[in-house]
Amino acid sequence: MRTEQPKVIQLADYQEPDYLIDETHLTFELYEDHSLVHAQLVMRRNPACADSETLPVLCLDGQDLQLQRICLDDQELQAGDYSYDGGLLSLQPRASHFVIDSTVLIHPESNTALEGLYKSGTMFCTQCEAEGFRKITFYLDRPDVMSAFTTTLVADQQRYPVLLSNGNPVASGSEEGGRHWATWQDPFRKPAYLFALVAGDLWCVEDSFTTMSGREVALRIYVEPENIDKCQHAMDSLKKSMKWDEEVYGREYDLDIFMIVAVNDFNMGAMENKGLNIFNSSAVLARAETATDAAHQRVEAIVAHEYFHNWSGNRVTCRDWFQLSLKEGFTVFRDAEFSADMHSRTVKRIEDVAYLRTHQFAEDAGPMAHSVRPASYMEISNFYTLTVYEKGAEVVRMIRTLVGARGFRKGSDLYFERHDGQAVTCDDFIRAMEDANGIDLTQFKRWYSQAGTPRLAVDASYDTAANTYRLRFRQSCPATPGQDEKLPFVIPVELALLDNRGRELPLQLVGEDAAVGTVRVLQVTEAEQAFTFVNIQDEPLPSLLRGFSAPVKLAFPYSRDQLMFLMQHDSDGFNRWEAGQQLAVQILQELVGQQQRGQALVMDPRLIEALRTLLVDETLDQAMVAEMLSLPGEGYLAEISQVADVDAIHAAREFARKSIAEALFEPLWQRYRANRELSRHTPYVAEAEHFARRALQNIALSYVMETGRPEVLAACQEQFETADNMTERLTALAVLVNSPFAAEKAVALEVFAENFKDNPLVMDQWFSVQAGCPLPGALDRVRGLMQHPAFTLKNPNKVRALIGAFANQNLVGFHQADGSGYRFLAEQVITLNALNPQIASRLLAPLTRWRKYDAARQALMRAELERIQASGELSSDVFEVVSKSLA
Ligand code: B3K
Ligand code: ZN
Repeated sequence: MRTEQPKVIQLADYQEPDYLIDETHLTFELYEDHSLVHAQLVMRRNPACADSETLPVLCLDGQDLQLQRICLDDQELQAGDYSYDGGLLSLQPRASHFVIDSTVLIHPESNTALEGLYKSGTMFCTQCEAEGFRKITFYLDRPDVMSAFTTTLVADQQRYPVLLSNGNPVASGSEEGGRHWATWQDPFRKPAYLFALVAGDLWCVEDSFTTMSGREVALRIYVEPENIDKCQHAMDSLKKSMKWDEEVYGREYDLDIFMIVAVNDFNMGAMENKGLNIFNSSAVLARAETATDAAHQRVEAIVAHEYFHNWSGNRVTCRDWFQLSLKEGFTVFRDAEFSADMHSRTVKRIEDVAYLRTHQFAEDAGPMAHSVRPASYMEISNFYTLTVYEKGAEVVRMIRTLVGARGFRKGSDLYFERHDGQAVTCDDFIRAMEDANGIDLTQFKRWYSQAGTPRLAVDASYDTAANTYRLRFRQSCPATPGQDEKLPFVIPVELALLDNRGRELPLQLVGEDAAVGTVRVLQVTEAEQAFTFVNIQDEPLPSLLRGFSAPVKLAFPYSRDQLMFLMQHDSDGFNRWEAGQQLAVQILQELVGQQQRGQALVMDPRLIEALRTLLVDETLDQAMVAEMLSLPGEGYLAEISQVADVDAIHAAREFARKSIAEALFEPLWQRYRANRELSRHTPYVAEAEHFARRALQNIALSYVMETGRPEVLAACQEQFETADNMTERLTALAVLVNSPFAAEKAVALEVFAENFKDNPLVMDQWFSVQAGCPLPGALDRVRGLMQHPAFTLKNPNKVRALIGAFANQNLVGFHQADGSGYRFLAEQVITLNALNPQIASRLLAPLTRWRKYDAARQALMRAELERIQASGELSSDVFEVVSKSLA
């Protein structure tokens, strides 16, 4: 816990380490009430900074460690030979090469922050990224210090039959007193943040993969015995990922064994420790009966993401934490492309863009806004953000758009080859792309340094006499904390021009000899810039920013009829969806206005008619139809409002849903029944076509339930009771919970909890469904659920499922005008600040957006931020977010 204000760390202050650690030998003695860590560090002065005669003081990171003994070259140091302030241990080396031996005592059994070495249930596990290793032993805990690790674990054989660490197992044996040991050696040098160990009573599923050069790799997924039947999907996903990385990036796995361990208590999704990935069990376990389609896709994507880190992150790592997006943005881009290749490319893009625009755009517009490569931080854990991950991935995607798929592969090959075994920067990544393609990305790099979401306003003029079509682009970017003025970005705009039947026109810009193709990527590099197309016989309709080719807010003055046209005819699937979203946004915003003025709500019928056309066309991809039927979420509507009126947004959206349900009841009901019938007779398969069928079935069900018809209620109950998979069962439950059928919902909730009380991941879903229900009384229900035996604040999944879902997904519940939702969240943050600072800090996000709301709510939200600030000793995590939000 902090007693004074945390230091601000600046990218500009980066200095190379004075010392290096060539070898790291660790021995862990694990006990129930403490653990001992012996570390032998073979060190030397860093030749790159050995310019002065005198040896600099060695400062080792070490957080709250009980030092038992420390030796320098076999000489035990006495109290006066070193100093330790609880964060740094300093001592004076006598020679340029030396060995430090230390023994520290730590308490994994009472580590509730889930960082460093801790216990999840009965097993020991670790989470070291970013700065958790310093909670394990004294070390140079920074990613540019890479070392060869040998790790020995010693523990009770009965309780902990499985002992794992990074690399290959090299020796094992038994000791007296029922204890045993195992030694692991990792042949690849790595930074401490990639260190991991696990000790527990685990079972594993085993498989193998033959790499492209013919090496056999053992694959193991370790879980608690009761979960052994839920690993197959993750194993299949792993093998697909390994193959894909060979085919698409030419990257082969490098150790003889690859392990995944599932743990229940984990702050995030998973962690890419070398050869020993540790996963939140929610990101590993999946089978039809207990995990939804979305959960299956999430497992596949996270398994792939962590696996891909073996190259983008581990073999080539980050020089410092400001470069986090070097590995995260790139790896998110890689996993998104993997998922696109495994399933529907367009649907994957739609999901990712909807997520980015709702959540990352909001972050970019709030007090924590930062660039993809931040310039400073107080607590690095606060920078594992949507900006670093998702916007970072968009930046990598733009590079690929600019250089093309082949140019991108040349660039990635050069990057991996040039920097294998190194800790590098985003500039190194860009330089590899530049060198491989002979281009200059200097201006492009502003995407790494400037925060905020650019706005791109476009207008068009058609010259009938000259047959030219001129598109004018104007870009601007709002001020963000610490950045008032922004310079123009390089914005790749992929576009086509459509004739009145939706056909793409040949594209020829002024000055070009002939038309080349029908789809172009224009590079907008100036604040204002125009492009003129020639030989355009009739005024076209532009299809702009196809596939969302840049993370910007595009504004083009489309009429509703033009949007309807694009919805049916745009040859780009993403833009068909986008046109539908824009049409829905216009119509919903109109309804919000009516609601605010106290008028009767009247909905423009054009959206309904467009949706009818899609619904009755059985040739269309069902997943696309399901996406098109999904109205923009309340969170997105709030994000794009000047002042977010959550009550009016909710009322408008509900009205639109009911209007659609009534007007399109017949086709919705018909498609629901047809697909439900198929589901009843088809075994569950986790593949795109099946996801699509269930997606349409389930969204249709949620609409038709809006009509309150008895035959629909009966169908929903039937689906709830007899579905053989969680996708159908959970949707039926959610639809019931959100319906006015109180008695039926109570029964369903009880039955569900009784059936799944022993499965914590399913109970998370049960909590979330209730926390997200916007019907009156939400906060009381959430408070009540916190008393449920399955709930605990100590488990991050539970906190996210109940409190996180309430504050992030239940906008009307959370933003109650009396401020009760805010007060509740602040209470939880204050409690969690002491237990688990990372989770506390993340939970705070909704309060940081206080500027989005009306004056009364702003005051209430600020008051809660102030209450947190005044609540006592704050972790650096919570301190940073609260102080920046109030600044
Ligand atoms: N690299 C980890 C993130 C760890 C964050 C710790 N605060 C997961 C991932 O992005 O793959
Ligand atoms: Zn990652």
